Amino acid sequence: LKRIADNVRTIQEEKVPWFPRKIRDLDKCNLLITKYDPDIDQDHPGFSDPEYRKRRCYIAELAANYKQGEPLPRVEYTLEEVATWREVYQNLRTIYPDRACKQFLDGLEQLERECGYGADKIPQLREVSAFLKEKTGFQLRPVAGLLSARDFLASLAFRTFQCTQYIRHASAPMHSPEPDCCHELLGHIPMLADKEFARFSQEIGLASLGASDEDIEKLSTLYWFTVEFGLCKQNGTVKAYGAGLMSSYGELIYALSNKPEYKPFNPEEMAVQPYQDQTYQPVYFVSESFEDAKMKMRRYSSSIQRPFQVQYDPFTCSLDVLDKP
Ligand code: NLE
Ligand code: FE2
Repeated sequence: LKRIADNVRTIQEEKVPWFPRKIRDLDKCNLLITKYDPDIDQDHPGFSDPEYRKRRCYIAELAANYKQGEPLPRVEYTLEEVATWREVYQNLRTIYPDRACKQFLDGLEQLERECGYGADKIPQLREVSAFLKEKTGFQLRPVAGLLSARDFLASLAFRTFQCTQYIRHASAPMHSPEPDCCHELLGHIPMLADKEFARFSQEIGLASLGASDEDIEKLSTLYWFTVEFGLCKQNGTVKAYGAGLMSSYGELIYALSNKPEYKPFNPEEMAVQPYQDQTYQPVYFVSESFEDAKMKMRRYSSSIQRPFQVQYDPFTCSLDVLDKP
């Protein structure tokens, strides 16, 4: 393998989209998608609540000003925000044991034992990031809202997970079309405490670097049907592992009822399946096991064609970009 000089653009004309090379470059991976923003989307439950919108702006600013390596911002949550968290936590906690996959339950139990998870306070990103770093090497970074797929996936390559810090509107605790701290902390974090899942997440990130817009679209759709809304069989029963399900009481119940359509796990088909991001999914893909999903996803990611290879160097938190062997 031959190391390529400084800039990947030297590899092949000007065709390769920019991507971060060192963890500090994640400061530039901040392109937001504003379609579900309470300032813009008239259907957002916070649209006509100026207090809520002001609060969101304040928390978004913290993320927008954040630079890699700084201590993660702390948010003093209000009593109303903690009440929303409590409602979300208590409701979901009672239905997890029958519905969540084993890896998720293990992760959540560790967070409850070792990281102060519970119904009475909203965990701070700083503590959660330190916890994850010890378990799987993942770290968190604050983000102001829904991130573009390219930027979100790129951060996974650096074992970095971009987390929103505001909370959903108190009037709609059971489902939110956009990410919020309930979604990150309850949906994603327990799975990221699993070593295998952490590795798998980083691999999706590595596969996305410098990929074409078309491949990014496919990869993010696959991410949607696995990491966000995936179901898998465990001991003969269908269980959930997707974060979008784990953070929505309404959709978790619905996904495991007889209402939606189930399709067998098949990355080529999933990558082009249209998806629903406003309300519950009409279709879920069920894998034969959690391991089966990981394996098939991995095979798909490594099939993405690029004129170079990337390797993550954990000592410097940077990428080595290599010529194809
Ligand atoms: N629908 C999820 C929830 O209510 O928490 C959020 C999904 C974000 C992609
Ligand atoms: Fe998510």
